[in-house]
Amino acid sequence: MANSEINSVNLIEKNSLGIIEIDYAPVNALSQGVRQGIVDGIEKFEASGEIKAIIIRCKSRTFIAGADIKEFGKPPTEPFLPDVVNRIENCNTPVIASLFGTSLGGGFEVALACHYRVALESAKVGLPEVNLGLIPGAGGTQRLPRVVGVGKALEMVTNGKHYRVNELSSTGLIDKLFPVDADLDEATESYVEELISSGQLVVKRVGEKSVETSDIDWDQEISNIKRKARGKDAPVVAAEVIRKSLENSIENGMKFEREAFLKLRESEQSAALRYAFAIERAAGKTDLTTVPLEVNNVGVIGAGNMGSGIATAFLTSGFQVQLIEQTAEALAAGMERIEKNLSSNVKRGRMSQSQFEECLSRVHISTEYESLSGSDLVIEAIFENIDIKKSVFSKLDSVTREDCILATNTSYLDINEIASVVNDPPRVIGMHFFSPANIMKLLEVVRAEKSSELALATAMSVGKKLGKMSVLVGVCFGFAGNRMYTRYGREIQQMLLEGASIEQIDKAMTNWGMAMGPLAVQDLSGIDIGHNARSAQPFPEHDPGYFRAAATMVENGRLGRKTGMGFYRYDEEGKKYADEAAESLIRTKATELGIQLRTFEDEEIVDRAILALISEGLALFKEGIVQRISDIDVIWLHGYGFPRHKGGPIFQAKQMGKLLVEQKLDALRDKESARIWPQVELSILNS
Ligand code: 3H9
Repeated sequence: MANSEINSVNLIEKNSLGIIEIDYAPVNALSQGVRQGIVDGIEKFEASGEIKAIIIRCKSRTFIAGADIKEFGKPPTEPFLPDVVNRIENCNTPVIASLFGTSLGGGFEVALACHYRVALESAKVGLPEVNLGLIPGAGGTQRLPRVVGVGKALEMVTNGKHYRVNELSSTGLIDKLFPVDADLDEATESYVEELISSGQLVVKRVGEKSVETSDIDWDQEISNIKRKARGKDAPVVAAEVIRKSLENSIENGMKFEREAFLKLRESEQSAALRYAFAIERAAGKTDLTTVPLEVNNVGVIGAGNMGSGIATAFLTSGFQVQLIEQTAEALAAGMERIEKNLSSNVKRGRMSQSQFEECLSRVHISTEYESLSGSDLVIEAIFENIDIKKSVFSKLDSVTREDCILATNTSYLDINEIASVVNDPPRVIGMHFFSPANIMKLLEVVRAEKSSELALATAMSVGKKLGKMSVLVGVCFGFAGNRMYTRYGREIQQMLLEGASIEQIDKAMTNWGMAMGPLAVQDLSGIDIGHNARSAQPFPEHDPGYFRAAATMVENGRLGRKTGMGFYRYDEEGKKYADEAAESLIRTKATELGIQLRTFEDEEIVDRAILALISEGLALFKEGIVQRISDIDVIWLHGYGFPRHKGGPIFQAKQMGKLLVEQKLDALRDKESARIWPQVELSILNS
């Protein structure tokens, strides 16, 4: 047995088999050592007169999950992956890839270069490079069309999704599938030995196959991909490179692919998307060391939109749910919402009819708080009123087990005050879901003054089970996300008063990449919701225009979509129209406040909105509301439709650089005031 330099690849000789066994936890990424180990194995086994077949397999939890992302920021080192995959394909001894877990990116490219692929039925494959702002860089755009056909390859490379191998079995991608519970190493070895003994094992190179000509309308296809990519370059580049594979040899195709890959690797979009990948994984790592409690039974109080969304999220993740409402009618309405949420999963093919029914069988309804006596965790999701919430928590204190964790889903209210009514405040925390709670990925787990490590660690672990992106935050008005959202909203509202139009603001922000315009979002969620939350706070006298445009809408019954008009007007089908009446109400308010009207460039709108986020994000970090500065970006990527390929507000600040951010903030401070644009600590931007 021989080992490569860092022991990440074992070379094993077993009878007439040469086994290249990659052992590089956690995901067997193709680091320099792994690439070198593969090449060493191919060279060694090909040269041996005894070896009749070479198997590439992996230890730990998965076949290779891709190039080593940690190496991307550094100069590339030999052997380069395209050369490694070519060496595998050109090997004169048959090479077999043995797949399980997720064979992704460069890992799938290694498999495609092998002469045979065998897999567990549960294995998944994919080329997710577009999610990192890249395209496959080691032959994926050239070999995949030759195996699964151009149409399927185009779909897989541009959407970056993972596919179960048994979904692709008709394409000939996999030579032999083994049952999920098979011993893969043993099964692969005996399959290969059988092929050897029957004389059927041959070298068959994907690169030598021609690409099936197809009747794809490329212009149409690329324009659809561009629309779906919403500003991301990689999917469009990937499609163009695949298109070239139709007209070129694999050698030329790989050259185009490599050039495009290297160019994208240097792009700001790829830097942002790779950053997003890293910060999402960092967010789950907290200072909590306690082992979480096991949670099976979850109580949800309130069956409105939020409560039913939360209940749906728990049901789809396998929990038992006890839903509480005040009346049987409210419970029935809640159940209707839950059924609607679940059936939309069935419609989209995410859930079978029997899974739908099984999910529904786990929800239990009651108007009696006593039915929460067996709950491990209770989440209160009633409307935002501190007195009513306090009375709910008092009741919970008496009916729940002592070790039951009590969470409030409040968006703004003081959790310390809520916890004060409970005998054992350490068991009270915030679990702030985002609407619709069964869809939005973000979960703020809120640490109140007395919250126990156990309660917080349990909420973080529950968040993971729900498939949420959980971020630990501290208590302040609006916690991290909504406090920044308020600051962002203030800036948008001020620009309305200064003369930017509703449509101009929304277009400027969506053209920049935000999922929705900020004013269309307010119409969707209801302008009165934020208005009521703000009204519970003292009016900031130093900021006379503070949310005055929104207040004017509410005073005029324009609450948003639900009243058919808000910042926009809506027809019966819900189609949105610009509305002069809304603009004129804002103009009147601006005149009353003595604000001079002026024109805006889109660039100024975006700049001010993003600087407001940066400024508030930095303040939150300084105050210790978030653990690490990158958590701000995780929150904005997952809770507020911030474009992922722009990394988040803090990533944007880092791209601008400390000096430029400082200059821009100084200019805004001079124009408005230091109360609105307070001094912030910028040194963190250098880290
Ligand atoms: C590529 O291949 C380019 C080529 O075409 C061309 C090159 C020339 N590298 O997500 P998890 C780490 S581009 C390094 O929590 P899960 C991750 O950071 C690449 N490290 O687990 C984490 O570390 P830590 C194409 C990686 O079970 C740990 O593994 N491939 C890589 O929920 C566990 O990760 C991809 O884009 C990597 N490639 O999910 C695949 N991948 O514990 C990206 C993961 O220190 N990866 N790590 O925080 C994934 O999608 C998921 O990680 C995976 C596992 C599904 C594999």
